Amino acid sequence: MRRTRQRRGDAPGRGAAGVPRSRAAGALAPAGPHGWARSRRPPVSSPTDPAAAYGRLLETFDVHGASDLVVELLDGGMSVERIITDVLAPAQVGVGERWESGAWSVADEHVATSVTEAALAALTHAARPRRGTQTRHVAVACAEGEWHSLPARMAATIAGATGEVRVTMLGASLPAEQLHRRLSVGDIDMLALSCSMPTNLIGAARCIAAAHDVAVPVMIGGRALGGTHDRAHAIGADAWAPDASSILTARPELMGRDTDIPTEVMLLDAVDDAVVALTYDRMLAAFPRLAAMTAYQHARTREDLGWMARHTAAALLTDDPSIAADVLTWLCTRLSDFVPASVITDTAALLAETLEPQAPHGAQMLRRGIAAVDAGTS
Ligand code: B12
Repeated sequence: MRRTRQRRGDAPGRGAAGVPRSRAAGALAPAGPHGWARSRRPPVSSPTDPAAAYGRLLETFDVHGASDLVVELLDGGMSVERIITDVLAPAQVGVGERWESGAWSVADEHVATSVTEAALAALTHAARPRRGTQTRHVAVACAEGEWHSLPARMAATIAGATGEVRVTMLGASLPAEQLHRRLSVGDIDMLALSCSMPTNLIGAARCIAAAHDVAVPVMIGGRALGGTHDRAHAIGADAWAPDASSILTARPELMGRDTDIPTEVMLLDAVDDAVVALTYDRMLAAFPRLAAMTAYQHARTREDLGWMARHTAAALLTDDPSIAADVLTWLCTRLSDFVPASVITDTAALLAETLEPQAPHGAQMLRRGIAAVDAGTS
């Protein structure tokens, strides 16, 4: 028998996130419809605005409250798919906004993300199907270099909850050779690949080629795909997943469009330190006042030049200059308190000039990105 506890600071009659409790504190927590005693905390009734309630729990880093809430929503009849796409996913986007604006530290982001990871684990457990025919076996993986594993886990949880799909979660950043080795076993019907950072589209292309080599079709999703099927198509994927629920419906055919990664793309992706150093010196010559930056700011600026080159690599691979434009816009926003946007775009132009002899197509692609930012179309 479990006893409920009232947390210090809880308003009387209110549960996690300030939503009214369905039962008074001190009542016994019954087993949910899924047959397991959920928690020693008082259960919460399903709030009218679950996303807002979850957001409040995330803001206070309330790991138990968040896990309890998602299980309560499930018990209240909300589908796993809706809990993930309407509650957890928008909350994580909010985490990114707070982090980017500086309102939250990196540590705050890590804690909040670990709260959602725990909530997702609780949901996976609570929603495990009692019966299921498991007609398909889907491997869910993150592209090589991709450390955003939460989006992939969200898609995996949705698929696994149906009971129709056996899901093997292969985790974050799987090198293409290792993926090839796992897929070679021959029991996987589809690879569901996730890619959040555009810079990892190159690693994604390698993963797709590895899957195709063993005749496994690939569906790819994630924010790096940019909201249309174009980038997915350009890197040889058999289908693009606009959202997490697509994992339930997609049955892509193997299209056999492997994409060779051009040498220039690889060169930009592994951008040479000498290219960064030369561009950096040119930047200081053009903007002498930047020499007064702290050692930390100098190091971050070099890092940002590397980011520009790696995004240009992805833009070239997918023939999509908006990837180059987006990283410049992102840097302009992030650094707006320190430098005007023109310093970022002029520095990008210096990088294009430095890249020109070794990577003329990349230089051209970066200039197209700069033009889009200057024209305000990015
Ligand atoms: C948590 C987080 C991290 C964590 C990830 C932890 C983890 N275990 O996943 C850590 C700390 C590792 C991290 C690292 C970095 N991050 Co980060 N991160 C985030 C954050 C806040 C949330 C990510 C997330 O879970 N999103 C939620 C999901 C719900 O959104 P989603 O990706 O669109 O996925 C949905 C669909 O697209 C779909 N889907 C996705 N994949 C697939 C696949 C298939 C097959 C299917 C069917 C569907 C599907 O289902 C999902 C659910 O609906 C985002 C903010 C954001 N807007 O996403 C930043 C964000 C993505 N990160 C960012 C950055 C910059 C970084 C770093 C470069 C930071 C650094 N300097 O080191 C590194 C890069 C690491 C790398 N190489 O991969 C930026 C990217 C900016 C840009 N220009 O691209 C963002 C946008 C933050 C920001 N606003 O600035 N990050």
